Amino acid sequence: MNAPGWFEETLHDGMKLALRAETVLYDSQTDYQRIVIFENAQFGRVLMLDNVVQTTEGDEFIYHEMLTHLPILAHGAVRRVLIVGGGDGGMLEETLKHASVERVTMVEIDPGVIELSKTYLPGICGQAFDDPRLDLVIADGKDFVTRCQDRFDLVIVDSTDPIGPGEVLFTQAFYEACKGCLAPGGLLVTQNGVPFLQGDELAGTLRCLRPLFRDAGCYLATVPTYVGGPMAFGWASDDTALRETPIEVLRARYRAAGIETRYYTPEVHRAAFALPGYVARLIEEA
Ligand code: AG3
Repeated sequence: MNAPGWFEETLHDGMKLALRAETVLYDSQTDYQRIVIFENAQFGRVLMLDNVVQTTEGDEFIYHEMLTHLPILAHGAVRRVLIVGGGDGGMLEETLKHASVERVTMVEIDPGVIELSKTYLPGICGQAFDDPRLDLVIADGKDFVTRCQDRFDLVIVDSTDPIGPGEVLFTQAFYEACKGCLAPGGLLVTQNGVPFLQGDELAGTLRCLRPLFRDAGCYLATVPTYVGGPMAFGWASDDTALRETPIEVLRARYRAAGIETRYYTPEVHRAAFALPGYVARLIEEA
């Protein structure tokens, strides 16, 4: 199936990404999915789930910073965060860099991803799983949000694409339940694929979010191993001012947070909401 030494991503019909493994650290099937972790010359360690690249040591900072610092600094008073998915711990690690965050609940369906990430991907999760502010729940994300009585300032959906265990995390019922978990003025951000190749993934999410929130849209960032152009992140809140948080306010909050970032800057934050015509049209027509 795979050429010797190469792992091929099976995500798009007429195009594929191939990464060469210097060393395969792990390759096995859990109850939920195939997990592969290998070392690549350009990207360092790579995590694939069901033959789709999830994250790499080399470029994880872009994705994880943009789904944590951007919403946290836009909001300005995030104390409680819910991460749905995110078993590799990269999202958790970035979130916990904010001293103002008091509690992070993370709901991951596959304990295998967490254990293997702790063992093989400390470059991504660091010591985040040992942080006393973490409340780790092994459960189906949709069941959890449906039953959850807690309220969060920020919900981050760090899912796979809508194939396999991640599929329910793209449904109307799931987004509705996420809304129910938000504190007043709360914010929901989601992983929504690369719109040039996966326009339906973004359009489908927007169709669900629009009737639920006063403000629903997306912002963008380019992540090299999510090939095909910029990736879209869903953005939904009843507070329409959050996407307009002024640059001076972002700069002040960023300085006050005292965090170091490699991709996120207040300028990139504001620019991420500028949508090329094909993406703007996609969401208008959704
Ligand atoms: N999950 C998002 C992977 C999306 C891949 N999609 C794509 N290449 N179009 C990442 C999990 C990292 N914590």
